[in-house]
Amino acid sequence: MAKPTAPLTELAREFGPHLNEIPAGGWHSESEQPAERLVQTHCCFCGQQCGIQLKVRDNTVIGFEPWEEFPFNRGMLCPKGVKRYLQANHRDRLLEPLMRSEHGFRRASWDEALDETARRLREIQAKYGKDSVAVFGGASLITEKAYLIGKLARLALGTRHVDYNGRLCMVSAGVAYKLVFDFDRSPIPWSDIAEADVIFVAGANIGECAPITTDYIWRARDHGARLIVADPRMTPICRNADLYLPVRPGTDLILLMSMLHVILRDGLEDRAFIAEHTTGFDAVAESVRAWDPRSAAEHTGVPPQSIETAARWFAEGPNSVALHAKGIEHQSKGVENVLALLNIVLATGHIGRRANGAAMITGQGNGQGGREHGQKCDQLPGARSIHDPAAREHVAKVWGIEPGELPEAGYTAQEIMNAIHAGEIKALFSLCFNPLVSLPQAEFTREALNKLEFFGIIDFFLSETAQHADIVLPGSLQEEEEGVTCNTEGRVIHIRKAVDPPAHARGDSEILCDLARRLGKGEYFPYRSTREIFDELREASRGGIADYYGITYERIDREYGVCWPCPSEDHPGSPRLVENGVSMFPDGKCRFQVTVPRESGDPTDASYPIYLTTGRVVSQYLSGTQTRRIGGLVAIYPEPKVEIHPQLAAAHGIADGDWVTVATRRDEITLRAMVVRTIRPDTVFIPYHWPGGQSANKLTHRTLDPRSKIPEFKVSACRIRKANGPGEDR
Ligand SMILES: Nc1nc2c(c(=O)[nH]1)N[C@H]1C(S)=C(S)[C@@H](COP(=O)(O)OP(=O)(O)OC[C@H]3O[C@@H](n4cnc5c(=O)[nH]c(N)nc54)[C@H](O)[C@@H]3O)O[C@H]1N2
Ligand SMILES: Nc1nc2c(c(=O)[nH]1)N[C@H]1C(S)=C(S)[C@@H](COP(=O)(O)OP(=O)(O)OC[C@H]3O[C@@H](n4cnc5c(=O)[nH]c(N)nc54)[C@H](O)[C@@H]3O)O[C@H]1N2
Ligand code: SF4
Ligand SMILES: [Mo]
Repeated sequence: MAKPTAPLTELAREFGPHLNEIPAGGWHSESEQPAERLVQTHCCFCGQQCGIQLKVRDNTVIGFEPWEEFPFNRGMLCPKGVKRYLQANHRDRLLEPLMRSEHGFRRASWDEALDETARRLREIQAKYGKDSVAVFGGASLITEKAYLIGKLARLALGTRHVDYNGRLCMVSAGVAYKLVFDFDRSPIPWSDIAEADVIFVAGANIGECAPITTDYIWRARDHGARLIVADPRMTPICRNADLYLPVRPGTDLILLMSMLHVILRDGLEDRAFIAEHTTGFDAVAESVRAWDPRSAAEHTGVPPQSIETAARWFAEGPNSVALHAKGIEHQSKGVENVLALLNIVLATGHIGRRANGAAMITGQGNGQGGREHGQKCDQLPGARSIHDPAAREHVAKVWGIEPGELPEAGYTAQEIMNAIHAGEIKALFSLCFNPLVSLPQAEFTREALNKLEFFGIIDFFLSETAQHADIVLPGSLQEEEEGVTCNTEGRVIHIRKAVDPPAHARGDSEILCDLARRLGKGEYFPYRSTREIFDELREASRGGIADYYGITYERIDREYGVCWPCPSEDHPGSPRLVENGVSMFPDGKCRFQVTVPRESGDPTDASYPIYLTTGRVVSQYLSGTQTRRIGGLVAIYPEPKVEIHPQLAAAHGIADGDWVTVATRRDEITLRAMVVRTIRPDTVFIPYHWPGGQSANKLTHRTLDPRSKIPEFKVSACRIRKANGPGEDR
């Protein structure tokens, strides 16, 4: 039952992606038309959330200036931060609601588009039940919007199925930290990285994906700190590493368990810390006994001597910090990988004091704040569990409903897509998510989207996913509404409004409230500003784990951000958690957790003998909806290439720049080869920021980590062959 989708060529002509960002009135030099004001705010892209000053003139962002006083990045920015302002007046901006007609999209008024959205959602719920509608949110949104999405889904629609794109991102780390410390946040301020003596980076391309964190590592290097990096690819940060661990994709758990084996074998553990601050040590010690470095080397490809050295350096510190990101988290054992790393940190006592600890590097701009206040399927505001009767009672009271009216937990993001494909979920309302490019097995996602009886979406560009929608509502860029985000350190910061949305586009939060009104629940969404939403959120989070009650916009401005938990306005905030080894569990202990190695969900065999891993490049961001429209960024890395080692390339007669077809058990795509010595000879890498025939996610698989439900983006089995040119679907 495929829908009549307008021919892509026609949509592209109108909605891009175009590289021509020149605003309607043309560019003017600053001397001709100087900025009227500077707005101190933050970058809309990654979780570093760099401070930046936007230059504004005539309700348009026309440029930027560094914001040197903001302590996290001290004026520094990466290429994306420097170019982000070019989205503001981009010719592809959606300026009016669009409704599907027989011939593609037609323009519609807000009244028509919103009435029809509300009517269709109600009709489908009346026919198939409340849970036949699902809602998707996103972690690029300011926290006020993330909060509204959870409230809209549960209260205005009454569905239990609400989840968000952070399900593809931070959830493995989140589940692991909850199990060990009972909170889901990096426990250290980034200044601890700069003071450490040993830094262990596990599966993070810091140079390209957390560029400002590089500066903290350099500062540590200035006082002689050692750097250890575990990655199947030598990314830019490896150039300065003292020890590089070329781990085979998907085998980190064995590597980490073997490091703990060495630490315990050689008596390098911190007995006093273990005794005083932890539980569960003996079982973990027993579980790593089998993983001596020799057996581990066979599985991981990391030389035994390197495992020994890494373990010794990290244990001996004297001050050690472990940093990790998607390389270990995007696996069907993503949670175990993080647990195994935290087991090392606990066993060596490197946490709870300056210059020591572990940190997850947050991905999306609001990857932290966006997962604290209720757009996750099992969570209520304040990072509370939806299963907890006291939490339900608290939130129901703030919302003015009975706890029984709150739905129970629903499906996670990929499970929602699976249920759409299976015909169980019939309608989807989505913002800030581009699943057609970002979920695994893209063809499956496309089939699912085409089965929807109704699909409504809010975006500011016509994303690949939006092309499958029935109604597209033109929303707002980050700088078009005021609010907060929470950066990778747990620091809640202020996003100032710089301009109004252009033409007929509207603020996302206004659109959500308007929709709630048309669903008959307006009385619960009476806000006149995002500030009023924030004030309600403070109440709703009060007493929870992520307690924002003591945080106000004004305080953030005075203090350059406030770290949660912050239970009252005179509370200083909490930059370092697990201080003195005390977790958030009632007994204050940190919990060792046993881990068990197992096979990837898509194992290599004789037909698919090569590992495929996927990730990012510095100049593109996520599904690319935004950065594929900025000419200066596209020029840096115009199209996805297959990174391949010279040995593997030679074995297949492939030279640098040749076309190569990469095939997995799902699908195949053809891209140009980039022959590099910086990758393992049994592995190829493809960045995932592109759609259609260039989409790495055509190849990936839908295996999920059983606890976090994150897809295994980092490990697939593939084969390769030399090709003559790209396929038809480019
Ligand atoms: N330029 C840029 N920066 C970004 C983003 C972006 O799209 N572009 N996105 C932001 C977001 S949302 C996120 S989540 C972060 C992601 O930041 P990172 O996690 O640092 O980036 P990735 O490229 O996904 O993967 C990290 C590294 O994992 C390695 N890797 C692959 N397989 C394995 C494995 O099995 N084990 C180990 N140990 N390593 C492996 C890859 O080679 C890669 O170098 O970046 C954020 N910053
Ligand atoms: N193969 C592979 N796949 C991956 C990954 C990988 O490493 N490999 N990484 C995964 C990770 S870590 C992540 S985080 C996901 C990200 O995947 P997505 O979340 O799907 O990617 P985005 O590009 O952020 O899509 C967000 C959409 O929301 C829009 N948007 C952005 N900001 C706003 C806003 O403020 N308001 C509104 N209304 N819309 C907004 C953008 O225009 C875009 O269309 O991809 C995942 N997919
Ligand atoms: S490091 Fe991240 S937050 Fe900072 S400028 Fe680059 S993309 Fe923006
Ligand atoms: Mo992410």
